[in-house]
Amino acid sequence: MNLETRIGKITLRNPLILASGVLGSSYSSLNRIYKSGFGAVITKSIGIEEREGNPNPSVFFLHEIKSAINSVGLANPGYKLYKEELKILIEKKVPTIVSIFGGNIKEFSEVLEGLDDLLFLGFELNLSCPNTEKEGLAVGTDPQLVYKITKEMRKRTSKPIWVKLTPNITDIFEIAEAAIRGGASALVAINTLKAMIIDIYSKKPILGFKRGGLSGAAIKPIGIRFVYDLFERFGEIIPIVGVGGINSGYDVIEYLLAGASAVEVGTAIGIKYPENKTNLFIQQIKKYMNEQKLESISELIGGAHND
Ligand code: RRO
Repeated sequence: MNLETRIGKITLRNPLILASGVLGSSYSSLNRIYKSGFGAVITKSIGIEEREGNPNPSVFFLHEIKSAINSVGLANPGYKLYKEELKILIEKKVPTIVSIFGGNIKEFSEVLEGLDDLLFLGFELNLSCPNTEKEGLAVGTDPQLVYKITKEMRKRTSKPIWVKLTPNITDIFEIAEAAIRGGASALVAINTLKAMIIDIYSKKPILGFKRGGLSGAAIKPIGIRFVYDLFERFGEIIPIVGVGGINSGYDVIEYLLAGASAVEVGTAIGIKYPENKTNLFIQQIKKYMNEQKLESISELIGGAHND
């Protein structure tokens, strides 16, 4: 049985990818996840300069619903410092996608061009962080900006460019179409949903930044719908990477059937460290494929669209 999957020009040993932002961006944690059996890892989103992010608490786990809410606020070391970490990942042959963000084309370009000489797999443009006003969401909800940023980045690198979309919009097609027109190599859906939690005794929002983004099992059906819709409309022309609430191998299968060529796992890894979980995911995928008499992952992709 073959678990390999292709996302455009990128081939991975299996469809499991560590989602951006989970367990930070250090060599040791990303390497650990790859070693546990993942197909690839994505770094925390990297920008032009070091950012501390929002006040604590900035991540709060909602264990009873296997979910989390965060307002991290794009904390990262800046691309110049991060480059050293990235070099080690590449040297150790960890298949790595670099997530980048910027408030405008100039910032995106500086980060992309500053890192592009290293031999990692590709870029993920984070056009969808819910936790700042200027960067992130502001660019990811404007089709014109999505088009321009994607197009300008396309000109500047020969590496694959994945575009990570926000669910915090009314029309995903408009934004997805803009990314495709701009030259995206894959669409990634979805980032976190705008959300909030309040402590009823202190009568205060729990997160330091008050508002945050919801991830984990609570958003899985939303992610599935976005992937299903995107595959139905654009599945013939661009690969889709699914993300949102994956907590088992069976959740991976569900995303593949919706139309994803690979998936990103985040909150599940944040809640429980990867070693045992990865094996379980892989075993569950293999068990399902055995039962269904399937030989390869490609037989599953978009399988829920067959009438
Ligand atoms: O850093 C964050 O607050 C963050 C980012 Br960049 C993102 O893309 N999604 C998210 O939920 N949090």
